[in-house]
Amino acid sequence: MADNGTATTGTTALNREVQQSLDNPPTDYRELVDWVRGIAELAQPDHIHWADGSEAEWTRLTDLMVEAGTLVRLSDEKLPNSFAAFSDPEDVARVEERTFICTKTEKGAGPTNNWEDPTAMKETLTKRFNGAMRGRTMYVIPFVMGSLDAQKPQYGVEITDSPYVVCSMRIMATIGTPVLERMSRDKAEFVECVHSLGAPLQPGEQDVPWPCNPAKYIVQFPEDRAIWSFGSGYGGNALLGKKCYALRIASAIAHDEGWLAEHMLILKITDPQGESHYIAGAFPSACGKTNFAMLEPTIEGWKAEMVGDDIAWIRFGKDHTPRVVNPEAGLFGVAPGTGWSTNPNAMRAIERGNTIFTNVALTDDGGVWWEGMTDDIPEHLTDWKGNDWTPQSGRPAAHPNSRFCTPIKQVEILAPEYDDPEGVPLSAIIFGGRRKTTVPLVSESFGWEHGVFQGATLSSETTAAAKGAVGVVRRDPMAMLPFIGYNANDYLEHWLNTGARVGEENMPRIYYVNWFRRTPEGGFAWPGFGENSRVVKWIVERLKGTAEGHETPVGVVPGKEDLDLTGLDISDADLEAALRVDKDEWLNELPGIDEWFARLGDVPEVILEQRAGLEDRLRNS
Ligand code: GTP
Ligand code: SPV
Ligand code: MN
Repeated sequence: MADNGTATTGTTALNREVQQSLDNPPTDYRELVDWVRGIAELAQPDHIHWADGSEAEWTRLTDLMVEAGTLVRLSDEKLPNSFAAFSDPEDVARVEERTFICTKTEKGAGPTNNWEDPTAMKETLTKRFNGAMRGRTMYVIPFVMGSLDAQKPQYGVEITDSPYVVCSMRIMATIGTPVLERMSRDKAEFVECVHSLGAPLQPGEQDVPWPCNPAKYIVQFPEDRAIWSFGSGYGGNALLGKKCYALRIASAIAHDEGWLAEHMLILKITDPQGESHYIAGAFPSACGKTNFAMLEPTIEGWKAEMVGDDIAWIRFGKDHTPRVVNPEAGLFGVAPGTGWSTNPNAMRAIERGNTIFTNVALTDDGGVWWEGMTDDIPEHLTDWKGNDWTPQSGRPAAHPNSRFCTPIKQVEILAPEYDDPEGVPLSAIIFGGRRKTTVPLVSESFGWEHGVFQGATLSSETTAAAKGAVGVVRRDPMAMLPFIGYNANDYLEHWLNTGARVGEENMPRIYYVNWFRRTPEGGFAWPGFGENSRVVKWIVERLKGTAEGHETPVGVVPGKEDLDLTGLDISDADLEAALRVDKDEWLNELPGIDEWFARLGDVPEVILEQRAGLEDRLRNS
């Protein structure tokens, strides 16, 4: 809560309008108003606006951004009420090296996070935020992650000087008046989220379309449940309800309260007999969560529906049933590779409009395009940097991390229970990464501890979703490496403890998939996308005890006779390449695992035993 030392009126010069606005706030929640006043006194905005979340507000802000050149209005016929934004070329993805976990002790943040002392960081941020909103409007966005009708709604308030953030948050979360009313009525705790582009304007200074600051700070204070973000306007850096809150802060809360906040999609799958299962999947950024969540099965009689595409909160009821909630209200999906042949459900959702695209290319008739959207490549485009583009240009038209931000309600295959405040029961967890070699199409863990080991050693080639080199294999525990809000060793311990507390028989069974293995010729061994339904079918039948597999050193793997391959055009060689467990490849994997464990330093004993067990099976079976 706010420090009253900064909250007294009149001590710091606020302009009359801001002063008056703060004296007549739309809420009687005193602590909230005091906190907002404190931030205003520090950041010195020209105006304050409390976001109500209305359609009229969206229209006013998008109009304003069109005028400012931040947004391009798209063709109303093609994409109604939709806009394209183009970021500063230096502000295109999450910045992991500028992301900090500020816990009292360095050990609290652990070996995988950047740590700074909270007091020192607050000093740094106070300097950065001092006057940071001059010449701009400070927006106050009350929001809730998950349902407003949850037993304990997870509130936040984001203060930002970016109207792009306000409009994007309106898609990604429930925001505005209904949230503020409920929060104020209950004087409920909320996560304090402070965001500035770090680009104050001098009087009369002309703004740029995408203001930001070369110095960036994405800072979590898990112990205070607070977030400060400076310098970036992009995605997970700026929409603070998403990665910063629903993963980094929530994972710390979950650790304290005995649940799990995870980087997972949630898929509902119904078999031909009408029996449904819910499956969660943790794949690192840009490794297929949205696509898998919107799967269009290619096998007869199976139906897939979507519950969530990026974040999952898993809680355990009195009956020990794991129940999972998607805390988000929108999709912030990777555009490239999303197309009519790969993800028609996403394309249909986007076509309904009400979407903000960022860093995609523009067609000459007011539409959008990106690599992989259509088989036909347009003759002419305006690329994401605003330059003319033709197929001969020899560079991508859309940025590889370009995104669409679309309300989840526009997804036709959305499961009706997607926003059930109690969540949906969880049957299985899938870990997956992007690996050219070694990791088979699917394997089933031998049990909870082995599954946690699979998650702990999950590896993937890096993607454009974060700034830095692309295609480098790195360990990414449970696809959470950039999102664990505390010590990664404690995080693994928490997974193990949760299984022990809830009881293995109640926990979801764990699987490990790889859609990205290559053939010796370099192509994908497995066709992926809708064909992944064949793997889902095997998983569901394993849960029911009706599918076979063979035990390998890394888990139970289906033979080709165990998968439903009806109607699939795949060569024996490719199938073999997808399913193969090669002992030499896996033995080569061990040094990488050991290096990773050495970096972690304090890996739970049970995980080390699993590591020894794997080597033993590889050498002796
Ligand atoms: P974030 O939003 O960054 O967390 O990404 P995500 O995990 O939701 O990934 P997404 O589904 O957006 O997919 C990222 C990229 O992987 C896209 O270019 C997809 O086309 C590609 N992809 C997804 N599923 C498959 C698959 O089964 N096979 C292959 N070959 N590519 C896939
Ligand atoms: C990811 O990188 O995992 C994303 C995009 O989902 S962002 O919101 O930028 O984190
Ligand atoms: Mn993600």
